[in-house]
Amino acid sequence: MTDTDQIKHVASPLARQTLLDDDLTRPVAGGRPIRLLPWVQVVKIGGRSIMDRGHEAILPLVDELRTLLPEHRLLILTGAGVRARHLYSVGLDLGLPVGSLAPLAANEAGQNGHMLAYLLAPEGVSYIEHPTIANQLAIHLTAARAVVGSAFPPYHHHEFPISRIPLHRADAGAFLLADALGAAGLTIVEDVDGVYTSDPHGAEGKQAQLLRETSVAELAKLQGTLPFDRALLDVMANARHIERVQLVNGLVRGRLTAALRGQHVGSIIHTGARPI
Ligand code: GWN
Ligand code: ATP
Repeated sequence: MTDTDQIKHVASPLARQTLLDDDLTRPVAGGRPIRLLPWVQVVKIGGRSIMDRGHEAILPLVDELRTLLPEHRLLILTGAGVRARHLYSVGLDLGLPVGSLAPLAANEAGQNGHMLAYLLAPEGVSYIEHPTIANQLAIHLTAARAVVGSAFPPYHHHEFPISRIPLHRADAGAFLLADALGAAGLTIVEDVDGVYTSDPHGAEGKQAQLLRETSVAELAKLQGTLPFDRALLDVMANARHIERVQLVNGLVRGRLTAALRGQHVGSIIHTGARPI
């Protein structure tokens, strides 16, 4: 074999087989990936449940985040909230496809992130863009204790057309990022004490029971609504690193702090990731 032939025929366990056969790819690709940023804690702040409430909800949380900075390095991600819901109703009325609505809704998540970052600017915290999260997160989190970004994933015209309301919204986006980074954890901050058997703010709210500890499989069986995108269940089922997510009430001071210290103060959801 000449040198040129060797270059053309690079030895690779996947070189001579289809990538479509799971049995063939699993031995090569099925292992657990490395953790890129095992020291970062990812915190998702609800758009509708926290940011839309304005200063009464946001300022105490900003205070709490400020006191957390010496203890943790944080990737803070924001959801889209009510402006995205208004956008969906106008856009759907105009007949826009999901791939056009997804980036417009994502813009709202970004706006919430910019606002939160301005409030934390005196602590050296900035909003960083999606491409910066993708490529330069390590250097930014080495220079600052925390950064803020948009939790909404940038699917744009690649969003699955299953529904015209984007399937992958801020909760799924935050989880995908935390799992891809091999982060220390993901905490979801909302306006409820955790996941209930049904919406505690709904008509049957009084009957709703708090699920202090639950799993993806258990939640998949729940018929009603959840406090996050349903796509998060699929994403959690296939997790590689994040073994559990805690959902906490950000309107109660100290809950986020306790959750980041590993205390059980909300709902813990066990994902499909298994300890090695
Ligand atoms: O605009 O607030 O990033 O971080 O999904 O794409 O729709 O973009 O289409 O780096 O790339 O509105 O402009 O906007 O929220 O997403 O950003 O200010 O290409 O920093 O330009 O992946 O911020 O924005 O909305 O997150 O979620 O320029 Mo915004 Mo979002 Mo900024 Mo970002 Mo999308 Mo970029 Mo992007 Mo677009
Ligand atoms: P986003 O970031 O996408 O704007 P969010 O994360 O702030 O959204 P919502 O989509 O408003 O949050 O979800 C939180 C709300 O979900 C709660 O205020 C609660 O009323 C409702 N909810 C629905 N079903 C449940 C459930 N099973 N358990 C707890 N809350 C539920």
